[in-house]
Amino acid sequence: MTGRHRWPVLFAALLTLATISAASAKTASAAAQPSVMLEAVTGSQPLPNGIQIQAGPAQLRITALRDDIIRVRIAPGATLPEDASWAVLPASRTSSVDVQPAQDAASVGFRTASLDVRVERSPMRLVVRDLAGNIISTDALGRPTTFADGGFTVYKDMPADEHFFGLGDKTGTFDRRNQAYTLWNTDVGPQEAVDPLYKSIPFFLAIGRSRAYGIFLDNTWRTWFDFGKQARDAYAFGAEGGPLDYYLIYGPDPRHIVEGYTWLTGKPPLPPLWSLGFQQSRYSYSPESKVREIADRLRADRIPSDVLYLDIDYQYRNRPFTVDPVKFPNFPEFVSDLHTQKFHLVVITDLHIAHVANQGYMPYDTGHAGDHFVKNPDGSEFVGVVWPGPAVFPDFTRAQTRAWWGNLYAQFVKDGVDGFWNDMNEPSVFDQPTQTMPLDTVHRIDEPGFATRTATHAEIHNIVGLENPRATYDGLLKLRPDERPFVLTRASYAGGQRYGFTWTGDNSSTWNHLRLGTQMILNLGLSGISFVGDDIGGFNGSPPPDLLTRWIEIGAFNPLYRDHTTLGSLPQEVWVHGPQQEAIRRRYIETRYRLLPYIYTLADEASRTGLPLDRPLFLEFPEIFASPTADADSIDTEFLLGPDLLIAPPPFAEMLDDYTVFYPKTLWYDFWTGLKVPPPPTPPTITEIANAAPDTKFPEPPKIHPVLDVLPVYVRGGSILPLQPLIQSTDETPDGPLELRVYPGPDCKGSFYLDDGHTFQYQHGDFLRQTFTCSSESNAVIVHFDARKGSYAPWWKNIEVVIYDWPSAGADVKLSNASTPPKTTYDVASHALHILIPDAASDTELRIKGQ
Ligand code: MIG
Repeated sequence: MTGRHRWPVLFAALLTLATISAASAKTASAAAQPSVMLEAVTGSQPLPNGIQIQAGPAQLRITALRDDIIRVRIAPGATLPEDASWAVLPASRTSSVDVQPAQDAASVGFRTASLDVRVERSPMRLVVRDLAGNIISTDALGRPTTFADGGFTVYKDMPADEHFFGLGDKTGTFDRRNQAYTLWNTDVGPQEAVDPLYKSIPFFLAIGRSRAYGIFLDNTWRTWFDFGKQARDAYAFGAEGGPLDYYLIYGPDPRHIVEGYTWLTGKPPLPPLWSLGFQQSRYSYSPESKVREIADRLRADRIPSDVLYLDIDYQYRNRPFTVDPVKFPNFPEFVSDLHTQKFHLVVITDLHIAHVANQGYMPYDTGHAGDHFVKNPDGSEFVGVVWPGPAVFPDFTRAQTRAWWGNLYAQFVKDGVDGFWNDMNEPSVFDQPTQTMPLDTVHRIDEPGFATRTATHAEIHNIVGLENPRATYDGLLKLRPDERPFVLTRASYAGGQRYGFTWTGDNSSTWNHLRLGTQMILNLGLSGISFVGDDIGGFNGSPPPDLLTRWIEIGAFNPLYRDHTTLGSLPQEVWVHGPQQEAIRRRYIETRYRLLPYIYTLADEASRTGLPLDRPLFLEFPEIFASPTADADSIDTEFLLGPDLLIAPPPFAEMLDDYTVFYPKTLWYDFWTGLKVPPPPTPPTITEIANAAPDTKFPEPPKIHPVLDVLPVYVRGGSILPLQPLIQSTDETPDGPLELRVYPGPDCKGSFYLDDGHTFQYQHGDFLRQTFTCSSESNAVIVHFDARKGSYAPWWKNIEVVIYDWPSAGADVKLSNASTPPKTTYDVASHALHILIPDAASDTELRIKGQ
């Protein structure tokens, strides 16, 4: 117990609303400028890494950061705006490659080792080609880049076969084509077909039949993207203010674009292993006895689980960084009891600091003394009403304010709280007509790499949700240097992946929201944010039994696996609809825990490559778009977890109709039965149909009959999946062998990554990484274990290798460096040969021959 947890009772006086600053919402963009259109090149100078171009009064600078990434900066006047970014890593932003100037009568530009970049002189337009001369991207003819009213618009050609993805977790359709979006972080309720939403990630992928690229518009102001809503053959993007500064990232492989984008904006940190376990939350578990009841029940019912949440009601009068002394009378002991039960605790810490002066509320007093709050134009603190009543808002664009904020976590860290949740950081302000701060509210930028200056809310709004979790993440690192922080944020901007997790906000307990969740998670992943999830069961309302069950099934394959619901809804825990439903749900949560070695290996991959865990099919099978009839919308409910698992729920999860799974063209196995999926028949061509006799029956692809207790999941032939024995919490050490499931097929391989799951020792070599390959000969399968890397000691002594598609019990098994053949058993139902071998740390070969 500390003084922090008790407050003098003087609070009542403060419930009067604070004076609200003049809410005149005049646009804070630059003073009226004449419109400027970039119609013709009037001058140009080559640069070592690009070109500088004049177009009348306007300046254009195009530079190559890499051979496949160019940056385009355009200003309506003589000088380019400040060269600084909240999103792009300094090392990437200052990277450059030498280019070869290239010009002719019609154009000026340059070549890199992979791109030909030209600006046609008149009419002026930027055309980017590959070195074979194929157009990748071009400004739309007859629609010059335009500056007007402090903002700008850029138009690009939009061929008929182009699909658009990204922009974070927008709702609507999975493919962004024919839709228009606004990026302005907004706290908004039931989100179906609502825009803007909580996050602003001005990055998208454009994928056509034979070309693909990404564009990242690094502009923090209110921006918009129109993918053919207004024009039939052009898409457009723009902002109401701020710099015209964008990056074009060449593919053509979509994976390469996502890797390029996260090369610019950062890779996600490796999260603590426990954050990939099952998480139980609600608004709100309170008092303490309620949380203990949930914890006990999870353990009693043997629901594997790792995390419990405290939502706003654990606080004293909703004041961030307090604990209600009546509801949680002995907080440190409570936290330590949860730890004893192998739970981790995440508590909410919103950014709105209660405006209570001199009452012993440390966050306000120290924040005020340090001048850490955002201001009104007249210099007074901006006060807005949120959960605590009148509140002030930290000025997160100041490094010293972030350091102060980070330190607010000291007591919670001391108390043993494991992770933190930053909600409401759009920022949400209840008593403003716009539900956020007035645009003329004054922020200060005091930040390495930036000119020290003030900035209006119009400029800073969209990055509050970036700099708030950054402050939290960095603060935790400082307080607990050898513990990986867990931070969950609702709002975000490009680069938000650097600070951990996000979720899709307040969804509803409806079947359509379950469906939307997949699209939102996939588009977040394509937008660089790997560690994401939706509220399992839905936030608003209460799910009927089957809906909650399906959601728990699908959620088992999402990175963030958190059951959460709103104030006043019915209980939404795994057991609420009786033992039958609970048994199904438990089985999926158990599957999640069995798959953790695979999932953690993907988390490690994400932290190195930026590739998301949940992937749309085209990320692994880009040839899907090569087909002239590619229809991304028909495959927006199926997804891949990593390269190897295909999750295929019914297209509408509530429907009773049989349905056809779309299998990307390769070999697939059923994850549950282990059996090979027969290749679907080749569909007849249009000519075959046209020429066939009237009642010809063409072979039809098999259909799946949806049943509640089976979520169809498939494994790619040619993969090796690591699984572990069941545990109830990641704090338990698995007992038994590591299981390696070998699904023979083309280019057969797999890997695992392992470390202590929570410290940074892996950065000093204390990890374990191993890759495997397998190959098939007529009558044999050979599994090869490459030598391990890293010094971390595994938890297993033996490995159980499971060879699928093995015809009979007959097998001659030979393990290199072993004199006696390993023991085998055969499972007839799954056609699987199980082989128990001692741990294979070094270069080892396992040879299995049929008899
Ligand atoms: O206005 O903290 O999206 O997950 O439970 C509601 C209470 C504020 C919104 C979050 C939700 C959370 C809730 N918060």
